Amino acid sequence: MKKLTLAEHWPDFFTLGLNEDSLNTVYENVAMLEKGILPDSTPKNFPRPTILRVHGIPLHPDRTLLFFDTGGECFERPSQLVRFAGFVRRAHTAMFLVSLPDMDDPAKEMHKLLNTYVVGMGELGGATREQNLVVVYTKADALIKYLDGWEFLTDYLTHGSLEELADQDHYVRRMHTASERLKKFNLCG
Ligand SMILES: Nc1nc2c(ncn2[C@@H]2O[C@H](COP(=O)(O)OP(=O)(O)OP(=O)(O)O)[C@@H](O)[C@H]2O)c(=O)[nH]1
Ligand SMILES: [Mg+2]
Repeated sequence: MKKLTLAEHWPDFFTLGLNEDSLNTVYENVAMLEKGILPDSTPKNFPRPTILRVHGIPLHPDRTLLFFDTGGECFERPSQLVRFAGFVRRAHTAMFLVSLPDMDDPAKEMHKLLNTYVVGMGELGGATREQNLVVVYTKADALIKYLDGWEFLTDYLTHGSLEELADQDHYVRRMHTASERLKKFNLCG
């Protein structure tokens, strides 16, 4: 969101951090990422959100985004989720960031994550039925070698860029196709 070059493609685009924490996160992390340095592993705590006002994304209304980033281990047990990640209760969409190359048994581990989430949400009094679930396969560079025979996905990974965002219709259609292919994808080919 702080990639200022986005405004080359979306002329009305800008973002505003809405509190001091947000400014620190946004500017420090962007500077680090641009040098190729990743942030440290996130501690397990109930985080203060990074709050960002986003204006001028084509086809979307202006909106305020709240980012709560807590440690991944908070999603290993429902009691931890309730304690450190109660913010998920009111989310419209849950995104699971899943690193397939790091998993011994992806189907089992993904099922466990989903089951942990469902139980945690139940404890929080939330309604999973009213949420969307997006599963994101991270570390795509490490997945490339499993993608023989999945040309669309290889192409999608190697040609993804900010320029693609200039044409929102095309971008969304391509995301949709990639998403449909990913539903069928499994590591064993
Ligand atoms: N191969 C590869 N490794 C990555 C990529 N992004 C992050 N990593 C590595 O994955 C590990 C975890 O990355 P983080 O960004 O800390 O992930 P996280 O989900 O925030 O993890 P926690 O904060 O510990 O819950 C680090 O060792 C990173 O170097 C990527 O795109 N490709
Ligand atoms: Mg983290």
